[in-house]
Amino acid sequence: MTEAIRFTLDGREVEAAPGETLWQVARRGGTTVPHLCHKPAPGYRPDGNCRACMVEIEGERTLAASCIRKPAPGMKVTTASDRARHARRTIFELLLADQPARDQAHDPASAFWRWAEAMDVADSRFPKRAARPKPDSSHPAIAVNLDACIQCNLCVRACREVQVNDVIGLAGRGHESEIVFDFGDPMGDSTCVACGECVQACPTGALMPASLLNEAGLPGKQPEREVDSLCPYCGVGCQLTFQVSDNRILAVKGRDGPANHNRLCVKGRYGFDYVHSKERLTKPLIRRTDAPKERSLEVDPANPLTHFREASWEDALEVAAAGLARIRETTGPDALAGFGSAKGSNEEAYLFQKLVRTGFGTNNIDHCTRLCHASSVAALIEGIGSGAVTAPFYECENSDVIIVIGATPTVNHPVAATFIKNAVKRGATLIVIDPRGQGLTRHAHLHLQFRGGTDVALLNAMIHTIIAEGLSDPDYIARFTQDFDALKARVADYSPEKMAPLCGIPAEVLRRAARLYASAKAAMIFWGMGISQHTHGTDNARCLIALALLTGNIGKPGAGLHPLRGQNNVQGASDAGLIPMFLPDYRSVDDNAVRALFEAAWGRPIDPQKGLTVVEIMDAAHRGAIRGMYIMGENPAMSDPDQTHVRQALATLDHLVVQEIFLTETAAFADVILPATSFLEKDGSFTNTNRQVQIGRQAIEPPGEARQDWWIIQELARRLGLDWAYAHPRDAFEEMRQLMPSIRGISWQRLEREGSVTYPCEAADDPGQEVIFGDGFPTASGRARFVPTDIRPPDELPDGDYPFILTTGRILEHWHTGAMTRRATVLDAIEPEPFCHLSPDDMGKAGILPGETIRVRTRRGAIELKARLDRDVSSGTLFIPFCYAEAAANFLTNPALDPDGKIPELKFCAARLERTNEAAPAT
Ligand SMILES: Nc1nc2c(c(=O)[nH]1)N[C@H]1C(S)=C(S)[C@@H](COP(=O)(O)OP(=O)(O)OC[C@H]3O[C@@H](n4cnc5c(=O)[nH]c(N)nc54)[C@H](O)[C@@H]3O)O[C@H]1N2
Ligand SMILES: Nc1nc2c(c(=O)[nH]1)N[C@H]1C(S)=C(S)[C@@H](COP(=O)(O)OP(=O)(O)OC[C@H]3O[C@@H](n4cnc5c(=O)[nH]c(N)nc54)[C@H](O)[C@@H]3O)O[C@H]1N2
Ligand SMILES: [Mo]
Repeated sequence: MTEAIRFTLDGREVEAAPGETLWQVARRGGTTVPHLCHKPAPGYRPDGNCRACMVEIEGERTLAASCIRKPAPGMKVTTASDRARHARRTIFELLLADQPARDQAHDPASAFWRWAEAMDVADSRFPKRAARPKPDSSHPAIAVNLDACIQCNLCVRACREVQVNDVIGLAGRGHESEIVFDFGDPMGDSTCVACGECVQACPTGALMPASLLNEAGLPGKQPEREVDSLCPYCGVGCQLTFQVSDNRILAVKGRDGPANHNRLCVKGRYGFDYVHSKERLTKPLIRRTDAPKERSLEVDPANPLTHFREASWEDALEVAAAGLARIRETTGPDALAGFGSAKGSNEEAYLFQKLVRTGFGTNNIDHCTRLCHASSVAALIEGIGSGAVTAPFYECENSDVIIVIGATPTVNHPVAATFIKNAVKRGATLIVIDPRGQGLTRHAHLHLQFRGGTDVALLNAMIHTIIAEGLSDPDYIARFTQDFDALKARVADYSPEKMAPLCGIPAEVLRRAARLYASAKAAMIFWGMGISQHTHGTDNARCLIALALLTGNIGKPGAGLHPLRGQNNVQGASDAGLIPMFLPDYRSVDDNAVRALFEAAWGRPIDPQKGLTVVEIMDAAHRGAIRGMYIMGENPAMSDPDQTHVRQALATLDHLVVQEIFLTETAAFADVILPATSFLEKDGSFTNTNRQVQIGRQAIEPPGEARQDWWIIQELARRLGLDWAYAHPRDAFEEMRQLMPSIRGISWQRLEREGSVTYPCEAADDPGQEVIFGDGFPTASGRARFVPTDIRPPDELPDGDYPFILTTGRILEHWHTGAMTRRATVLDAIEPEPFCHLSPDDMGKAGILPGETIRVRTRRGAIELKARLDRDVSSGTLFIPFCYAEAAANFLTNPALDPDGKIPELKFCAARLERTNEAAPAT
């Protein structure tokens, strides 16, 4: 250990911790030395280039930049000597000469102008620069005004070192140097992903949110207040601050939450004006008697009165509840079902499932997790006794090998991706296993671009190699696992040589990947939908669990299994019991003791039978077995596979109640639509992919008569005969924690105070556990299980009629079914229309030009959209994002289910390409 260093600062004896700079020691002691190029925030390296922070060191001829200079024992440092102050003022004068005058400043509240004011520097002795860089307004969200740039290099570090996007650079030398995007492109045309890290870092307003400037590039409307909250999009759970004026969100800043350290992505930073959309639902709506359900989708979300009539809350709730009660009384509870929301809070999810279980009287309750990580969770519960991640994603800081398989974090968990990229920069080895090229490929030491749908072959070959080459961890296996012999016997047949032709990766490369993973001191595996959304999704996840158990890569620093959770609250919604087989905290509904516990707490009987899952519910509705549904914050008329079938099912229902913020494709089929609050209009707790429970706070008032989701659920519950009396989400949370040991130690007050608490957290003084299962597993035997797997091909393979593999997924700017992001101005401006992504090879062979409209057909349907050339897509594969209603990918997808997870095969089906102007196929 290096010792603390004693030196003198401004006449006082002080101590510096090892590695601390003069600037940091001064700041710790209460003196903030002026600084511009230095950002004292996680991830930012001091650079010492602007000289704004110079201090005097006794005996040294030149002044020192305090942000990089480290003290030596006995050193005598003065932060505010005349010489230092004079030099700093001169620096500011020099910089000021090149700036627009303060009354012309883009951001008069920027760090630069605040420091200039604090130092009383109002004008400059130096000549103004003759040529001023022109403004660049080519990006819809980020205003570039390099006339205010001081070349401090912070944006370059933000882009290259913090978010590792490598777009911004400094071109030219000395006085000539300037900030450039890629090769000097306008920002809007560059490869910028608009994470806004540079904007947040810029100390002068040279890079700013366009929303804070008027057309002349001068300050526009300014925020009146700030509200600390969370991002409503993905499972990373970034903490942020909404800047509000006149009940509108003007801009967003990242906060230093555990999962994001001030970082955000384009959606988190610029994707909020969906809440102000003119298409928000503002009044309860009841279906008109002359609006046939088959023609539901003709409704215009901006003008619903062709199909619906406005109603009072009293009438709408009455009609909504009466319809459900009637079906419960006549056909029986099992003719009812509910889809809750992973976009809602923990409290909303808890109340929703409680209503369905005790008010409807059925366990037919599910949500989008079924289309998402259901198979991963099934494998995890079976293998290690718990469905959540074993370590937070940032634990990869301590890994020396990282596997990312079937996930595209740079697109879908962009802030988590920055931590992975940081780890690689620090020296970790990254292995990407994905049939597509992607943002992380560039950072990877090994990219196994294998044949989609053959994960079990590939992973079993790795398992085989680890066992055959003696690379496993026998002590770990003996102490913490069971059924190793069964696994060993099964994979004996899966040599890399045998698997290579199946998965398309040479045996030697499979061995290399296995050796890299197995010889790591600590390794993490991240996975996503490429693993889970298959009819063999549970098997895929079983293989990943086996890899980790074989090598002891669970429960220690830098090691773990991390299925990247998708929705902002899909972890919490599942924990809260929004699933057909489990009551809160994953306790089985078919366990008598468990039911007795909840029946006592809720004062109502609970059906002992497991309920149906999402796709099964839609099937049952199609058959007429399910007659009534309550859907909150979920859009199955876009997100479920085989839309023709799903939309028929929705149209067949006798009674559909939809609780939404927009008139979605699903709401179009409703009998009653209940207008709800958006994320920004409510308080609630949300659980991210790291098991961190965090608080989202209301930032603005809801539009029109839109009401809180929890309030609506309670009003329906009361009308279905339940005597609920929650007055605030915190009442529901309090009840939850009494019933859920995993969060028992987390009170609402604690959440308010600490901002984020990780579960398991069983007592008020329990700090919460980030890396779990170091000393065994929550299974009956205390051991984890190896579950051997066999190769099962995808349900529908390409053939002569349908020669392509169709795979579906996401793009950075859009969220799922587009309900929110297609109404977010900036996001929709960046990606306004649907594309089918094809490899250059396939485009060439088919003679299709980029931008040409094509038709993609599968056995279930066809859609028309433009072709986009995408070098990341393998030959023989088509990739279509599922966010565009005008070319909804789920008309094409296969609803075949994984037998354990009940997840549909959204990542694989057979398709063909057709020219839109001919009947004949294009290939
Ligand atoms: N921008 C944006 N971000 C999102 C979302 C969004 O809609 N938009 N949704 C959120 C949600 S709910 C989720 S679940 C996550 C999903 O995040 P991801 O899991 O990253 O999701 P996908 O884009 O569906 O694709 C995953 C990857 O699987 C690969 N893949 C396809 N087939 C196979 C295969 O057979 N084997 C393997 N190993 N890989 C395969 C694809 O090439 C793709 O790179 O994203 C979350 N974040
Ligand atoms: N082809 C294909 N299909 C897929 C996938 C795929 O990869 N390919 N991925 C699947 C996956 S992983 C997932 S998670 C699902 C997601 O499927 P869904 O959950 O159906 O998709 P979202 O668009 O996120 O739907 C959320 C809805 O909630 C509404 N909403 C937002 N905030 C609130 C709120 O505060 N209150 C209320 N009441 N409503 C709100 C939004 O307007 C939106 O309509 O899609 C699945 N479908
Ligand atoms: Mo998801």
